[in-house]
Amino acid sequence: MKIDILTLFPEICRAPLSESIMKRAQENGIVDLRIHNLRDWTTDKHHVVDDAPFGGGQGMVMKPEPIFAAVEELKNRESKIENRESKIVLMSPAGRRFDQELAQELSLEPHLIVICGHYEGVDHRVIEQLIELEISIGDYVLTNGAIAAVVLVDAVVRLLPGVLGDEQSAADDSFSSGLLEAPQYTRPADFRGWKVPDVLLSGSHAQIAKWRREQAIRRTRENRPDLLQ
Ligand code: JF5
Repeated sequence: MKIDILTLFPEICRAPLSESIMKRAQENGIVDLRIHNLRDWTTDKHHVVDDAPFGGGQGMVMKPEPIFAAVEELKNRESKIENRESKIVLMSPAGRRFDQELAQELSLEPHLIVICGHYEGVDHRVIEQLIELEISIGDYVLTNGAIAAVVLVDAVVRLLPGVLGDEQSAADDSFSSGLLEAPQYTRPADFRGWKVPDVLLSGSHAQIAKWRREQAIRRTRENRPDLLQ
C-alpha cells in the first residue's frame, strides 16, 4: 500500500510514524509512506497557503491551489507509474467518524492521499471537487489535522498483512467481537498485597475463558454501554 500525507506540518507526522511497528512496516516494504509539505506546491513568492474567508469571519482558510496541484501530481504519478487508483481523504472534525470498520475498508485501498486540514478549514471547492471522504477521528477539535492523520495511518497500517505477528493479529479479533478486552495481569502475582485473580493462576483454560468473557461484558457495560446497544 502507498500512503501520501499532505500537511503544512510534516514534522508532526514524521516521528510518530517512524517508530516501532510503523517503522518495521515501512522497512519491510508493506507500506510506502511519504509525508509531504503542502507549501512545496505553492507558486507565489511568499509561499502563501491560506487566506481570509470570503464573507468575513475568524481565522484563515486553506487555499485551493496548492492542494489541487499536490493531489494532481501525486495521483498522476500513481496512475502512470503503478496504474493504481487513489483514494483522497481529508481529516476534518466535520467528517465521517473513524472507527475499526472504516480502518478495515481503507486498508484495502492500494493508494491513500491523506490531506490534513488546519485553521478554520479548507476552501469548500477542495471538498466538493477533490475529496472522496472527510474523516473525523472524534468529536473534538484539534489545531491540526496532521495529528488526526497519524491516528488514521497507524490504525490502517497495522491491519495490512504481515505488519503484526500472528499473536497480535489474533488479539484484535476481540475488538471486532464488539466487547472490550478483559483485564490483563503479569508478574508479580502479588504486588503490594494486590493479588492477581486466582482463576488466572488455575491453569484451567475453560475457566479462564469463561472469566474473561464475563469480565469483558462487565467492563463493556461499565465503560462503553453504547457497544452493547
Ligand atoms: C482541523 C478544520 C481540520 O480537528 C481535527 C479533527 C478532529 N477529528 N478529526 C479531525 O482536524 C483539524 C481543524 C479544523 C479542519
